[in-house]
Amino acid sequence: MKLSYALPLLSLQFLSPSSTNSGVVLASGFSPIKHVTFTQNAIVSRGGSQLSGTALESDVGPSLGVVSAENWDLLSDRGKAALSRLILYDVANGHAQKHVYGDWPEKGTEDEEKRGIAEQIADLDGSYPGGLPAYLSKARTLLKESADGTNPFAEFEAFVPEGESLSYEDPDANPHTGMTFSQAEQAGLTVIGDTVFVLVAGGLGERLGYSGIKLSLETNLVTNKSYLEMYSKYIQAMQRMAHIKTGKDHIRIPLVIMTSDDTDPLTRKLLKDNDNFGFDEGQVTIVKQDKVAALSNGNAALSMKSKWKVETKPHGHGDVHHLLYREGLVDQWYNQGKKYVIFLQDTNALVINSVLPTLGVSIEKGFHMNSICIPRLAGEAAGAIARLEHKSDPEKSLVINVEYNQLDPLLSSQGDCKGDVADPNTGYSPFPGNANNIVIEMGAYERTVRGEDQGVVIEFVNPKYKDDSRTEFKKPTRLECMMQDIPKLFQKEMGSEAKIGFTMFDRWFTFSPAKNSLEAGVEDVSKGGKAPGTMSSAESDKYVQNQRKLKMAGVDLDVTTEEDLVLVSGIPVTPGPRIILCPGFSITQQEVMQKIQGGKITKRSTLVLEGEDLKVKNLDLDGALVIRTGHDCDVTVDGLVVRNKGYELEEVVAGADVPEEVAIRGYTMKKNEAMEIVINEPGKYHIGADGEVKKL
Ligand code: UGB
Repeated sequence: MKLSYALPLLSLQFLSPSSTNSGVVLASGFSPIKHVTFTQNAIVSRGGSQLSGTALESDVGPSLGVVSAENWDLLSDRGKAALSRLILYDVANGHAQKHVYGDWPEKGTEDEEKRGIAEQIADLDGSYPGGLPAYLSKARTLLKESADGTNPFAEFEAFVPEGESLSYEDPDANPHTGMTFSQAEQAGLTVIGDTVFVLVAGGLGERLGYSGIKLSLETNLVTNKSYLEMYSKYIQAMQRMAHIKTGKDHIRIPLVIMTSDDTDPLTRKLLKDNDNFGFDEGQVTIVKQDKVAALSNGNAALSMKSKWKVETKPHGHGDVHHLLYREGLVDQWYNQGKKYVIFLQDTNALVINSVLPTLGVSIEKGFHMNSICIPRLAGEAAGAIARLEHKSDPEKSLVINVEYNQLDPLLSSQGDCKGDVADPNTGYSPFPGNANNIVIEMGAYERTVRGEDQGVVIEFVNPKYKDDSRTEFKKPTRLECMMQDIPKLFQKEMGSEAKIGFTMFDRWFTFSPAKNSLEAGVEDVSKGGKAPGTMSSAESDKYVQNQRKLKMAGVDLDVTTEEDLVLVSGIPVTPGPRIILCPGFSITQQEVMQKIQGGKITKRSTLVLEGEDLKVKNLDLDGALVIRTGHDCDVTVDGLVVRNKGYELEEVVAGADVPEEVAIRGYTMKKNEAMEIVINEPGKYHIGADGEVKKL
């Protein structure tokens, strides 16, 4: 990908409901009921309409005769308040929720359970902006539109958008930004001390077949570093560079991790067990997203897990913006003068390559939001960035992510009606793929999330219907939201001032997430799929991108091509060399080019390099070599010759009883022999052909 494009200034006026054939979305903030608070004996409506007036008593249950006074007295004040709101809403909206409160046994029977469900209703009410009635009201509208088959794209036509494009291996400047890849990185470096990172990590690894948290998985079996450690070390390498560049040792780059009930305890444990991976106390903040109520039918009836428990489900990564706002973090960062917030997903180790150049493009182009994109395979489970042009009102046109399940129906209904197919000339979908890592400018972000919607992004429903009557669901559904939908809020708060763009990188450089189980990956490969998205393909792609970086720096080695890949447990992976360049060695192209000079590495070899002042010249490697050097260690390796048995992959025998993390990868790493050099004492060192470390 070489071309650079001019991204048209977006006219961000798009706020109408949108959906796919199967899913429907609705902008937030439409609820008639808002900010209802309980004060002593009354429920007061602030900004709402339906609940104002004298009917708002805290004894709604008994006064409407739907819960006995004795049962009502069992409940806490917050339980009464939340249940009152639910009942009032329900009475006005068709009694779809009566099963929750309408047939309680007399006092003395299941009293704890009554208190329990009222508390749960209060929790659900308190965790959703506008409360549970707002949630149910939105859900009803969306479910109706979904059942009616409303096509939100009916007024729009999708076109391939224009954006910036940068290639690591292309020495030429992007004609649009006037910057080479390396220059974009250098531009990014100017703001590193003013960045903030957010990891969305509330998702379960269900598709991956892993019951632990994905952040704890090892990105590779050479260093065995987990995803969380890898992201942490990258952020700390940036911070260290900010100290060196500015002389300001007090700079701290904050990390926020969004967890969910499913991932919270294990994420906290992972951090605690590893001394916060080197972060200072207070530098990492965890915000936990709440689950939302599951719905069992088109009337948005609450789905019950049992008589006394409402079923809940994850709301999606879109929660992140409201949570950051609600916890006061956006305000805090804005007041501290932070300039960019960088959103990353949990299992894409390659993304760190593109953070700096994307920041550089954001600065150069003045983008308020910049999505990291990749060439997309047709039919791939990755969203696509599209320019949606409104058929009659150009003001409503915008560039936005169209989720993968929405793209095919949309494209099948327009143009050549071929759907989500590849361009025969490139082999890729003509639409850029959304890697879902986003760089947002802090000023615009602060302005947007403090707007009416408080960062609550547009939601959608995607019920799976039992039959064509579209009345019953196969399983309960819920409202969902996605973080990449924030442009609609930018549009609302900033109008045509908002500049939304994307930066496209080569896939090998920035995108190889671990999302799918080995079985799903093998099936995909058997159908000709080229991106199985397994733990093993993610690991392999990490080695390959480092092969390419070293090749470009002048090392004599074989870069794995598609033909060279070997099948391990059914997934094509690199035969080697396996190379890990730690963030502590390089976070920019310039560093790799300056620190590496010549040398050769055989295919069966393994190499790990870590150290901010480590230079490696004319290395001759056939085996495994690990060099780790600490801060203020100026180390030059010159002409080192390494010959040893090295490391090798051992395939897991099909059906073998192995731990989950091994099963999803399909192999283990046998570490036969390696040369390891570790230097932590500050000073100047030289390492020659025989590997002897000499302090100068
Ligand atoms: N996540 C949360 O933090 N909370 C949640 O409730 C759900 C998820 P998935 P998916 O990279 O190819 C996204 O499930 O469905 C976190 C984009 O929408 O991996 O593959 C979770 O922990 C899509 O446009 O997302 O789809 C993880 O870190 C495309 O870009 C992240 O959110 C696709 O990713 C993503 O969750 C992709």
